[in-house]
Amino acid sequence: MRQQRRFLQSCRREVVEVGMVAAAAVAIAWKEEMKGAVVVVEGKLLTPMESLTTDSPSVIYKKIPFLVHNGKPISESLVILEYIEDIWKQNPLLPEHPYERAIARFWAKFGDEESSTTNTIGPKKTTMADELKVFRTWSSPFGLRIIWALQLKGLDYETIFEDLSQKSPLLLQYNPTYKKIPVLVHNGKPISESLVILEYIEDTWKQNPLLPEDPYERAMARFWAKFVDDKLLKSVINVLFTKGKEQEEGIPKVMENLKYIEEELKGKKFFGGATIGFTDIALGWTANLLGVIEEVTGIKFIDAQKFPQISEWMHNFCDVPVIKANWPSRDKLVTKYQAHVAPK
Ligand SMILES: N[C@@H](CCC(=O)N[C@@H](CS)C(=O)NCC(=O)O)C(=O)O
Repeated sequence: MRQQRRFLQSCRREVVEVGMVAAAAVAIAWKEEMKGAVVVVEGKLLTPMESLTTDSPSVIYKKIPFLVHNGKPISESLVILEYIEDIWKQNPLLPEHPYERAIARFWAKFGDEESSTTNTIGPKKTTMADELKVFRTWSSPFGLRIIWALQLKGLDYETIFEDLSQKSPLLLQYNPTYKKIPVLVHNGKPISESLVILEYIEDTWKQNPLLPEDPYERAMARFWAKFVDDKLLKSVINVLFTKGKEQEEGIPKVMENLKYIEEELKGKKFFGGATIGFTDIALGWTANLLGVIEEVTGIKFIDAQKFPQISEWMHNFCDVPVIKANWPSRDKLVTKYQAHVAPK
């Protein structure tokens, strides 16, 4: 394969290859230039994908851009940007202040998702010191992520339970863009989107880290958390809310996604090693909700034979005191999901 290479100013003589086309490549290329990185494969898709190892996370999406740094592949553009920022400290891409970082991450994520008519993120008024409020519902798996993270960090907070059929003016004020829970309000400043909130918590309170120290492992943690939301969750929701042929056709997709997780968990107690971290928290909902969905749909997703690693992970995850203490009632969840699911 012929690749046209341009050598930019180099600090550490590392090999950075970028597989990319057109617009998708532009953001990465800009950031590479800003950071003065070494080798950029210009404007060309590194085809065939065999140029990546088969266990590379890139093969899940089969998409560009991907970045290969010293032989280690990273995919998903926002994950790559965080990696670039973690590795090369010159010309920072993210602001220093955790709240401004959260806002930058929120809008970057928003830019990747559907557009909205409003473009304000809520008031920035703040008066009291270190006051934490979590807007959530009793059943939301996204809300639970925040509760787990705050408790793992040993932080005190107040919970505001929302009725999503009648959203409070405060929720609409704090998250005018998505109008969704969870929202974390820290000293009057609102942050939404659960993965953005987790990063904010991690940036603000250093104790009991949720992300690994090594930049490549951080990128992998972010990659898998994003995979959980973009792929696994969507495939499960599709099966939950369809029926008949459509539902049957959706099942292999869930299984395929679970297989990726199974592979990734091989030889590990948790994604983060010995203790739970960012990816475990992102995947956490599966440990009780998949069982509930199995009961409601009559479809079996997880068994110990097919997915021994995931089964073991679920067991270990549920055993962590902070996790155990916060599960919503399983019976209540079954009733809730039964009411939502289309009759067969
Ligand atoms: N991507 C969001 C998803 C949050 C979400 O979907 N929240 C649901 C409750 S589980 C919600 O607030 N729904 C209200 C609505 O869609 O109007 C996150 O990670 O925080």
